[in-house]
Amino acid sequence: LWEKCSVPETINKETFQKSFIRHVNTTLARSIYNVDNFSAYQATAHAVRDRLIQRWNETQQIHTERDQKRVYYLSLEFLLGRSLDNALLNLGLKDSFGEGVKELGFKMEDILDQEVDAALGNGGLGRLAACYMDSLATLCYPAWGYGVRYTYGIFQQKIVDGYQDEFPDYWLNFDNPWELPRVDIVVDVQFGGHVNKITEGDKVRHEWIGGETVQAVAYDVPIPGYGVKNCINIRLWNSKPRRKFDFGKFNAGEYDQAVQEQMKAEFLTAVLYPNDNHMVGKELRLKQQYFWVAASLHDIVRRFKKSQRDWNEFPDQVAIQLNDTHPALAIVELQRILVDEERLDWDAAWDIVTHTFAFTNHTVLPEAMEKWPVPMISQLLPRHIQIIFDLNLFFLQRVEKFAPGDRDFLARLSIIEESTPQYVRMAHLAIVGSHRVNGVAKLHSKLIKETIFKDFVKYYGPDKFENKTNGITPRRWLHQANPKLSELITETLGHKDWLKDLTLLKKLEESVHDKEFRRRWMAVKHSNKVRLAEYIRDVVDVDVNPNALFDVQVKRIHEYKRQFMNILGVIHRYNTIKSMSPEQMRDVVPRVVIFGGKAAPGYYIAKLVIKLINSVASVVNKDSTIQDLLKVIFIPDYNVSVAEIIIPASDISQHISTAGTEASGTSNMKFVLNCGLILGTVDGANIEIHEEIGDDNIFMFGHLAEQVDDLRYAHRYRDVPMDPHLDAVIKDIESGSFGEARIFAPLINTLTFGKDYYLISDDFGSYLDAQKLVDEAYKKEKDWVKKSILCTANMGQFSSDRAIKEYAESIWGIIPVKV
Ligand code: 26M
Repeated sequence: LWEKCSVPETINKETFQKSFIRHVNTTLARSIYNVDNFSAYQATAHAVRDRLIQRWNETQQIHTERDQKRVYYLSLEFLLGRSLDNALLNLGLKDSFGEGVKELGFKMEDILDQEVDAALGNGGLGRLAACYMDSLATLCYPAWGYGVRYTYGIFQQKIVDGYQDEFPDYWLNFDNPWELPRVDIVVDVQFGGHVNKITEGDKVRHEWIGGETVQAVAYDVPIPGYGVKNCINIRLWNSKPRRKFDFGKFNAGEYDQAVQEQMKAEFLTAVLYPNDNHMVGKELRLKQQYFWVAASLHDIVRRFKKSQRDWNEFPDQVAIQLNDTHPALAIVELQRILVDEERLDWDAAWDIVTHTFAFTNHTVLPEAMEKWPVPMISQLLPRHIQIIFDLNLFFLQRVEKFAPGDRDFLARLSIIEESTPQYVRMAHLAIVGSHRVNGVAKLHSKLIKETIFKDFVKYYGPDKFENKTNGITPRRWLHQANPKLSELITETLGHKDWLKDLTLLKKLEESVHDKEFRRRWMAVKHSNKVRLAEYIRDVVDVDVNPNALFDVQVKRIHEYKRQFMNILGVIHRYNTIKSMSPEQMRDVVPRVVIFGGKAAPGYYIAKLVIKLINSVASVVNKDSTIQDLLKVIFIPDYNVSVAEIIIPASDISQHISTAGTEASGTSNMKFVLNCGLILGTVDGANIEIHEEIGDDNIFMFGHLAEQVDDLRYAHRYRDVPMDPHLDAVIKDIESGSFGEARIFAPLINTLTFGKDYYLISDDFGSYLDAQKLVDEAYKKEKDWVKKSILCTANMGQFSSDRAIKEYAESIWGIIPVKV
């Protein structure tokens, strides 16, 4: 029977339609005469889901059979966006299903538009995890992701009177066809309680008796590879109370107490913390982290134990990648399991632990470094804090042998920060517990070795520290987001192989001299700009001209990313145009400056930047004297789906962080892959993109990372005059040109009293110069198109497939298992 059932069903238009109708009738319990777009989405999604599950099962079965080394990617964030279009394309079902729904009276586009984003992440780090899962599946690696099933993803942003307002993202309102609830996979996670010290002969062991138990329930999210049958899994944990509901209390009228326990446990995985590159020391966040780490490790260990191998084979079977320090407690948890529960001796256990973990750092910003108060950890995890102190003791004993008597060196390396109260430095814990540490772009990996982790490089030597430049998946970020460009590329190259080997795009260089090809290339960009213009009209009710230069900066709002500098530059542009004669104005390239991005709800200055952008927009957009030469747009609620509309439509995108602050950036790669040029600083992956595409095809400006310390020193101790153009812009804001000046005083103060920490004044002159070059270049249409083609053609290095192969070969030691 199994043989008969497991024969894969042929999938074509008719079989799709049959399963569509079956799902309308049974899954949705609807009449086929009563199907709106949303039901059509659900039915289509379920038809796809059926196929995904088949592949998922087969993949798991083969991976279990082969029992090769697996990688586990631990990430508190997976910013997946929508799944239907991606699954259709990866499974090769887009055409047949598209025709199928059309015959049934629907448009595939409308159906796709019904899906809400899975927005379980803040920004770069979370989206990177999603791209990496796509590559792991496509390259057939035996891999699992582990994360949290938040009830509320990143908040929804609305703009009210120019200010950001936050609304809950209750994304599970309707059924979610992209998850498989695993009610049978449940892990008890403990908190608090006490530790018993048990002496057995000459041996001492510890037993942790938890005070409170929360259950973790698994929800599996299948991730299909492109053009292969492999389908891997992201396991997301949901919390629920373990204790039975107390009906005694309930009947006695103590409703509150009876419900309280229930609610407390459910609260654990309720919300994603909306901070990006900023640490907040909230106890609930720490609980979330341990809950997820404990459930995941339990699952990993259980899977390992099924094969009945010896413990010292663990690192040959299991690689665990820590996506930043958020899962760093996993190091302590594995040591605890091995020593307290499996009764290995300390050193043998530690050897296993350190050969299992590797750690990716994503930032050098001091305010983003995770540290937790020792008293908080002691309360919540009494056994773990003991283990942390023991690990630190043994670690520092070895350091002391390396640098005898150097107490400062010891204090700098210590996992514990000796303040009142003491803190646990999670990055130090992650380094000590891992066999490899990596940064996410060349400059960033160099900087962490020279600054925050300098002393660790001294102690361990340089080989423990590597670079793994980030990458993006060309399936979602070109094929799916820009179908017309994908089609043109496929037609020109004569194959689709470039979607699996992005370096093949290089051959497009040969077509830059082909006039007809250039015309079609431009036509694709133009139609993407029309699509974005329509979206802008829908969401902010402003008409923009698709023939204008589209200048885009979309990313989380943060001082180091300098959206403030961008909008100050816009004011300069506006005032320049206003001072022009009609003849001079004829020479101006019309521009649409587009912003998008969320500010952390507690980040006051970032929120003021949003307000300033909207205030400038409302003045500029209704000023008829500038003849539509400038429009300013703030697109609300920037997310993955909105990015898929914006990115293919950009002529220029801005990546203008203060040098040395943006670890990598990944949207820079997405824009250039979609044949948009970059205006950027010498920072993060901009540098490597520049190396690949060449001087002529990128606009770089600003001071270098090695100059930043001196410049900051100058602001701090000397009277540095403000850049004159910047000074004029600031005076304009202060005169009330963009609404009540006092509103923006705190923002302007960051430049004056705040000593311009992000060096806006220092870079402003060269920023404006670079903007002039952009305008001049855009006037030379033919050259511009050539640049644009060369951008896409030279992006081969920035595929997440390249990144994942590097991780697999040099850090994880895993090989593909193809279904
Ligand atoms: C920490 C503690 C408490 C609450 C939230 C956090 C937190 C959440 C997200 C801290 C950092 C977070 O993300 C950092 C991040 O997204 N970094 C970005 O990572 C990208 C992928 O490597 C890089 O491309 C970006 O340059 C980097 O800023």
